[in-house]
Amino acid sequence: MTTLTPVLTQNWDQADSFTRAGYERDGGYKALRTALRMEPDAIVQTVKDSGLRGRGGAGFPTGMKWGFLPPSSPNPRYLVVNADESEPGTCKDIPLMMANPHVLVEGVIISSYAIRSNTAFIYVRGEVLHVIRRLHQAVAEAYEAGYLGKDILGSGYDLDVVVHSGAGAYICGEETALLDSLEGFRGQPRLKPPFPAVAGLYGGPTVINNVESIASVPSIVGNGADWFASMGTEKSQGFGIFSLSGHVTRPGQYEAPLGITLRELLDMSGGIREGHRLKFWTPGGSSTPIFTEEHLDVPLDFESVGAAGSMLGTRALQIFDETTCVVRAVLRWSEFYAHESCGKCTPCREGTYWYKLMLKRLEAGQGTEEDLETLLDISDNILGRAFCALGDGATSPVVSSIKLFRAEYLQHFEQGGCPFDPAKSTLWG
Ligand code: L3W
Repeated sequence: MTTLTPVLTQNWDQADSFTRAGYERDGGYKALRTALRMEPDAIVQTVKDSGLRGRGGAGFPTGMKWGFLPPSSPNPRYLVVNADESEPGTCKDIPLMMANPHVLVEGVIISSYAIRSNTAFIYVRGEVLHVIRRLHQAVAEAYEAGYLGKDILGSGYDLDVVVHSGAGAYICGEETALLDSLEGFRGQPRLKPPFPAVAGLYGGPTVINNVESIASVPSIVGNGADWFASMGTEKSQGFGIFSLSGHVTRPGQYEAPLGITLRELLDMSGGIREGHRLKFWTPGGSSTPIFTEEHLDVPLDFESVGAAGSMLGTRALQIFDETTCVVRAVLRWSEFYAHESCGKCTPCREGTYWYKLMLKRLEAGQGTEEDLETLLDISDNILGRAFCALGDGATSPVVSSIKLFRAEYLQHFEQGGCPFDPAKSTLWG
């Protein structure tokens, strides 16, 4: 039986968890002192050895990404934290930054030192003013304590951190669109390669990592790579925050080793709401193909979820019971993608627009069976042909729901309307 491993979430129940004093009482900023006594390359090696993989969705090895920075360059190098959390269902970075902003700040300092950067940015989603204020406060407290600024703790190392607010566009969570936005341009993805590690912010070598990835660094440096690697599975090491939402008795953040199953997480969270049963769920946000009851025992690690036909993504487990119309849920997500498509490439801009129109018609019972083939055809024209991952992500709920719930789509036009009673579902009226 897997148990929870509260590390990033360990102090969330304390009233002053977000203050420097509260964080330091639990051993905060000790790892920074350890790190500053290490050679930067030794920290990169520790992160590589820990097996930490990006927690923002793609699961790319963090230490390897740091290792891609060229040894020298005419431009300054930067660390950028992607705090633009906006994927439907994804809700881990925002509570983490609210409850424990200093673990992120400490992670930023250690990571910047490791990659020899003297300027770091935290790019935060624009709508979350409360998070932006909290981060400003945490950064100011870190400056006051001598953890930021010139000659940090007498080490000779200098670092400035800028908290930058985005303007509320999902596309700005795509790393190169984020860089454009940070530079003051409209956020649209750039062609890769070059990857940001080679030519990123203002053309300088840039490491971009998710909030949770950077927040994991202090515990890795403090406890050692082996400690982290001893948790999780062989290829998906360590722990992560699993966000349970929707029709579950106790929704929230559950920090556990990678490889835990939804069945185990449901046991910990009181199960599906009383009197109901699981119908479908997303393993990692709306951009990952949906799962059903059949997948309750799939270990939630990168490899197993991939082998079962989806992606671990951001571990945003959105749970839907039998009162939910799958067509309606997919329509909701598709409306989101159509609204958030940046418009740069035709497959995504046009494809998500047609998704929205066709799903609206299907949900209202006015479609035909042929429309399902058209939806799959549109999906073929987006997948692998869009400029960035937004387009690919938009196809996931459409394709997987038609595969798993074709009969429910058919029921809509056979009955000339939605067979579900929206009043019986708590998700929408
Ligand atoms: C240097 C190479 N760097 C890859 C770096 C690359 C990036 C990282 C991963 O999409 C996914 C997406 C969402 N030299 C490199 C290299 N890199 N090869 O590695 O890159 P990539 O392209 O695999 O993924 P990505 O573009 O970062 C992220 C999925 O995550 N997702 C996430 C949603 C959540 C949000 C949110 O709320 N903020 O976006 C959910 O499933 O669909 O597939 O750093 O530069 N040779």
